[in-house]
Amino acid sequence: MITQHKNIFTLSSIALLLAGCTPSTELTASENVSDYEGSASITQGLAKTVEENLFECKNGRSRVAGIGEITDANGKVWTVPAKNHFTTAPKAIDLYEECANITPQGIGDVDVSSVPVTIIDEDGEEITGYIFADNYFELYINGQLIAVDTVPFTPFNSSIVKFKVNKPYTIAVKVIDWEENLGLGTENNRGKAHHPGDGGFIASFSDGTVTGPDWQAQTFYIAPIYDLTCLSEVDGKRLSDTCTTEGTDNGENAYAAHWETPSNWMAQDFNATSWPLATEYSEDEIGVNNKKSYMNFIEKFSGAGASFIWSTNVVLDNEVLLRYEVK
Ligand SMILES: [Ca+2]
Ligand SMILES: [Ca+2]
Ligand SMILES: [Ca+2]
Repeated sequence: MITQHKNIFTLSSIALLLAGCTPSTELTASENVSDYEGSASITQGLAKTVEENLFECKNGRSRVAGIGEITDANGKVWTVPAKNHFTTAPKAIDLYEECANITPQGIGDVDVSSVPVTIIDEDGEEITGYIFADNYFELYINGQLIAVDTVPFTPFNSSIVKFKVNKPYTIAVKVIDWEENLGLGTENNRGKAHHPGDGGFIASFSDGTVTGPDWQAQTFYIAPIYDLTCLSEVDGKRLSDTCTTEGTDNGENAYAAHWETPSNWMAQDFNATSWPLATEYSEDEIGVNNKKSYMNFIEKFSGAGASFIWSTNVVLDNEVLLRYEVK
């Protein structure tokens, strides 16, 4: 059956070549990868699971949040969905977290005064931050890791942080749109075995700083990709706008594009001038209307003037680094 199929393809290719056309379909995997000329490293297929699950929900249900490793054609090993500090870093305080039975109706029910303050500058301004990420964040201020999300995948939660710092200061955030099928960028959802999940990040800070289109956002992991010709790079943007975001039941051979994150990307003096500006997304696009972890504190999110941001593709970009300089 396969041989017959290949013969048909070859014959139709020859026919197309004779007709002066180039066959546009049915490229095999190897032909596709060798044709790719972008700056990413490409992997294909499912990663090897190296951590089964980072998080057990004590009260309710959560998606399995695993960690995987996958090797590219040059032998380089990539961690998916992304390297992170979930097991070692200080955790953010939960605003809302169902697994821990923390379910206040609003900010008035939260003991904000008990949230610990991370000192960056002894004589700095004390700043409170309110954060919602789909699915996971790690927050740095002036290169110092302040706190990480308590729930890597689901259920959706929200967080509060406090730190003391002098202006100007730099906010740097790693955000991860987690995945069930490690290396493939997909989850079982909406009736498909391989549904590409989406991301989204919103935050406001008590000094008036809010997420918006003046932040910078760069992606370092794009998946799933079923046709590498849909990837392009323009002015520092790693674009996937012509790649499909449809779900499928046959996503096992999907490609993924990886870029190495700079070791000092979170530092205050890191040169991020090549990074694109963030793309804004509406609450409807992110789909937060049914999420109490967001809606119960909406006055601290869109109500405070913040908007959802991500890199250019909120569905396919799964590891995104954000930066913002508070003047
Ligand atoms: Ca989370
Ligand atoms: Ca995704
Ligand atoms: Ca997600």
